[in-house]
Amino acid sequence: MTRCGFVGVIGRPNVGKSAFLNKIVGQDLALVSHKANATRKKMNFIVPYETQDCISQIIFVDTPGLHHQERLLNQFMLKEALKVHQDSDLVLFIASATDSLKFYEEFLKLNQSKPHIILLNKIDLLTQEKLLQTLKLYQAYQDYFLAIIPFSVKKDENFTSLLSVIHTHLPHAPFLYDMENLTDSNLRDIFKELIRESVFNNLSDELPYESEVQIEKVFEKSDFIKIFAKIFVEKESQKSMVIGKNANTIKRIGKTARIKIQKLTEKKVFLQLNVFVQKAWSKEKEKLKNFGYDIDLE
Ligand SMILES: Nc1nc2c(ncn2[C@@H]2O[C@H](COP(=O)(O)OP(=O)(O)O)[C@@H](O)[C@H]2O)c(=O)[nH]1
Ligand SMILES: [Mg+2]
Repeated sequence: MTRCGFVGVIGRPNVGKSAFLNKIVGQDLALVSHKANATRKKMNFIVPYETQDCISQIIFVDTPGLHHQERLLNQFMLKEALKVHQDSDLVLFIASATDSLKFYEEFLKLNQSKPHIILLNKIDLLTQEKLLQTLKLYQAYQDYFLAIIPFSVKKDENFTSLLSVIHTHLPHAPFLYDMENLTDSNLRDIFKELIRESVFNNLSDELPYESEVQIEKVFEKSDFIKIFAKIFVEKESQKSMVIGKNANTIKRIGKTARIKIQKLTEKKVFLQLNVFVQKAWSKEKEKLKNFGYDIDLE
């Protein structure tokens, strides 16, 4: 007997959605940043779970955070998350244990009858007493959720209680993906995310939000990979900031990304980054579409 279904991972920016998914597959595939709104598109993470008489293929879908901002790119991101919420068999709502309950109340307004589980993340930041108080507050809504699971991506290694609840709520269905795979994203997309992660974590202020990465060429041999990628920014002044004095900043961005890609592929990585200006790319429909963010797509 098999079960298979999509679990939309939904929540505010920065609650640890991508970090949780990397942890559950044991590989850094998704972009994690202390800066909000780093994830821009959905991404599937495939996780098996087995009981005595049934195997599940759980397809977790990482999403951009629920947020409201003017920029067209942000509107694409919100639409992407809401679409996943709507299309999933089950939703995993991730909240930070330090967050106000009002974010969960807002989430409920999307669709109260959508079956969902709450993962209360970052409990490492709370005392036991504060955690119990917080759980009590959520209990007022116990008729709406299937389960609430306190968790810390930083400290916890055991996913069994979460996976077993998800398993029992997935439809009986054949597997959609090869069980060997951790994701259906291709390597190019993952390289792009890891370079974007380095851009997010090595640059400050608005710059990461006005930057985008495109993988131009990838040559893969048995023991090394050559990756040629372009970083796009919106203004000339940003281009010189990305490059930095004596090209120090771009070297740091390249090094951080290269180390991550090397760890993932277990190959020697040669990474060439070039910086280009594409005016207002995050604010204009056609330019966004060229970067793969099509706001008109249903
Ligand atoms: N203290 C603590 N930090 C966490 C935990 N989980 C994630 N983080 C941090 O929260 C930040 C946001 O994580 P990310 O996965 O990018 O959030 P997302 O926007 O929801 O995908 C990163 O700096 C993570 O390292 C946790 O359990 N405890
Ligand atoms: Mg994310």
